[in-house]
Amino acid sequence: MSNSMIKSVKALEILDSRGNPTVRVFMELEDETKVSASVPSGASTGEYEAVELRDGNAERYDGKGVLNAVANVNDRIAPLVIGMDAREQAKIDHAMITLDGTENKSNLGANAILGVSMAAAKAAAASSGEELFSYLGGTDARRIPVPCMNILNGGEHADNSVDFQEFMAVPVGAPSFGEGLRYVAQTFHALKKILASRGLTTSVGDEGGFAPDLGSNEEAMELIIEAIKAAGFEPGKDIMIGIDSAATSFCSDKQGNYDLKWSGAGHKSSDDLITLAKEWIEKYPIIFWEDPLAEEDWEGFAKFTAELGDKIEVIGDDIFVTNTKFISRGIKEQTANSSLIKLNQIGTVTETIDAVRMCRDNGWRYLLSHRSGETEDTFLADFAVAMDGGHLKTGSASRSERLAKYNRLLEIEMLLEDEVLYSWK
Ligand code: 2PG
Ligand code: MG
Repeated sequence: MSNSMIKSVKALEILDSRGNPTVRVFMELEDETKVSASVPSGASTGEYEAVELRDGNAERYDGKGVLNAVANVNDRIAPLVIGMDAREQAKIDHAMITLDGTENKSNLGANAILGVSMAAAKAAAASSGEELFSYLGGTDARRIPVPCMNILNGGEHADNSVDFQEFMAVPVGAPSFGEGLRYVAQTFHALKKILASRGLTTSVGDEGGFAPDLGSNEEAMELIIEAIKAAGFEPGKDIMIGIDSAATSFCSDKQGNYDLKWSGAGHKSSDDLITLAKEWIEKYPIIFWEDPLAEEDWEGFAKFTAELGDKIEVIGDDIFVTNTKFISRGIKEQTANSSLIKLNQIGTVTETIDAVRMCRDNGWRYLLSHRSGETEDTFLADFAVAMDGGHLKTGSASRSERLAKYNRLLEIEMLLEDEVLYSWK
């Protein structure tokens, strides 16, 4: 009998960073290793994401309870995986996929399945006495990703007048992860002072970035440039800017029409948004642009990439949903040149690694990402180092569920000592 054989699996309904229910899975192995893993939850979700099973009982948490997903772990998945070796990640994940039997994990729930999948990885690592990042990534896992810190929030993640969801400070010029984190955290603090001095609100959005009401989306760019300088850094050299428009959230139809509803700027076509991006890329040090167009706008996306893909990283999130079916179409049609990677969009560790592999094999980049609803679980930090993508986004320098990941990366940096790497590419 292997020591890393799964002995028990049990799930619990907990609350995420927005106070909404999510799943935590506890796993114990025969060798008495005990771990838990908690599942994140998005707000600006792609239509084809794996299904997050919610109870729909309006009397509990506005229908958002996850007691059915918890029961699926306890009653259906546990009997399946108990007795399996936690080290056999792919076998465990594929067994759960088969048991679920649907294309989008709507039977057991991707939240139930992912909780067990992450717990298996953590348990196997702990059982072998390895750090999670080196268990998952091997001896090659030495590079700490550049922290793309979301310092200004809009769209679905805030109640303000900014349409684009995330404006990120990206410390490409820093000599190390720790220094990079300092660069962008200081920029966050500088931005707070600038906002306060103008009488703008310094309250934060779901991912911890500031969420002021601004006169236009472009004002966000100006403020960030100012903050980078005020913090003592050079825009374009020390710190670049990354944007996630999350354009699906302001797409008004499936024909490439958009409504910049939060700012009141009104109707825009795909071409208008491409023109705006071109102007911004001329004017500002932008390094990547995620979801500049909506998940249904494959044509607009490809046009955006044809025009701007040689200048910046063009990342698809809602359009690819970490699913090799959509990423392979994107590669064929040159829809983008990078994919966002979120574990819970696809629902197992194994399939997430498959998505990363597909990007890598085809010369694409991939950006590891948190969700807007998070927990104190730091799985993502280790996973990002293991996947060696060179960058990750996990929110701002406020809200502990975000800092937990950055702090874990600081720990990994310490653990790797002189062998640690830090580079955008
Ligand atoms: C995104 C994510 C994370 P959400 O759009 O990239 O920042 O947001 O989790 O709400 O989908
Ligand atoms: Mg996104």
